[in-house]
Amino acid sequence: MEYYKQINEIWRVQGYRKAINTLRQQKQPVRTKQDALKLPGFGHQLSDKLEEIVKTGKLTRLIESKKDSRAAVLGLLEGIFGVGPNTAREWYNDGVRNLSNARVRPDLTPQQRVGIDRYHDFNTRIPRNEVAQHFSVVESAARNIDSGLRCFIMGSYRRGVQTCGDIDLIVTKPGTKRIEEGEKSLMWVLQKLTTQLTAMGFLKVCLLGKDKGGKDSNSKWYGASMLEDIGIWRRIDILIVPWSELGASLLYFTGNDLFNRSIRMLAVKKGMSLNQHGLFKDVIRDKNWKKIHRGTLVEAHDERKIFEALGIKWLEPKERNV
Ligand code: DCP
Ligand code: MG
Ligand code: MN
Repeated sequence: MEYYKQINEIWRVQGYRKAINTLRQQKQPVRTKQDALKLPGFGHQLSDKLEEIVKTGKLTRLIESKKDSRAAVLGLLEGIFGVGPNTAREWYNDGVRNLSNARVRPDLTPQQRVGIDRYHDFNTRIPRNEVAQHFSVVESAARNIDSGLRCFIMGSYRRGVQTCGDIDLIVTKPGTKRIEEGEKSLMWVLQKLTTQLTAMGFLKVCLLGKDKGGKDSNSKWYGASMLEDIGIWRRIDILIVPWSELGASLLYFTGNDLFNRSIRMLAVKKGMSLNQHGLFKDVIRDKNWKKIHRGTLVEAHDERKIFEALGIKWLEPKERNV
């Protein structure tokens, strides 16, 4: 009854409540299916369950159900690339309980479809050394395009953890400035790089980027990559950043997300504003906290100088696992 309450099966809850009351009123123990069938409200299914509990002390159906309890299903669904808490809840309320249910949703996006087809791959942690191998493939392709390009491994890898959820990379080039300020060469770098790596069979699918739209699609590419000898599709995120903003980008893309939140809050407390493009002062906001003016740049290129300008001591990436 408790289980059916949890999943909001009102009619079954009623049925179980009546059956429980009936059992409470019995003067003689009810031990078998045959006994139970004589009672009001006991059909074959319920009577079978009663006998199973008497004989074995447990109920298989309930053990199975626990596997698809609400929290477990929501967790499963949120493990699909492109499915957040809101979508998971919406699908759950529509009766989605497993990946096959999710697969046939008419509103499934192409990205979510990949997320389901590669569910196991994407949810398998990546050993550090494999992350480094993916990096090498991207780095040498980048060098072939332009020997001046520089690549960095970011995210949990830079924080020194042993296995990573995905592969986060930054590609930049000395001397480049913000794309809005007229520097277009980096835009083409990402385009060229991802096209080449896809042709090589290393990149398997684009989940966000130039051909998928999105507001930062010039500088961001999300997708999947695979090493032939390992055969597992890995989530890979590539950011192209201008040299002038490298420090702020390194800071942002190293994380972790909680560390980012607290360092940004610290910046606000000191009358500044920090994002992946830089540390700014004299930011002007309206009463809804919406930025009206992005302020004056304090520092963007040098990660250490951003710490200094914030008045805090330098933290090694491995000290940013909060
Ligand atoms: N990031 C953030 N806020 C988010 C998502 C990301 O500040 N909502 C930043 C901090 C993260 C970095 O981007 O450390 C990389 O994002 P990932 O989602 O790849 O997270 P991690 O690399 O830290 O962990 P994982 O090993 O799970 O990939
Ligand atoms: Mg990561
Ligand atoms: Mn990532």
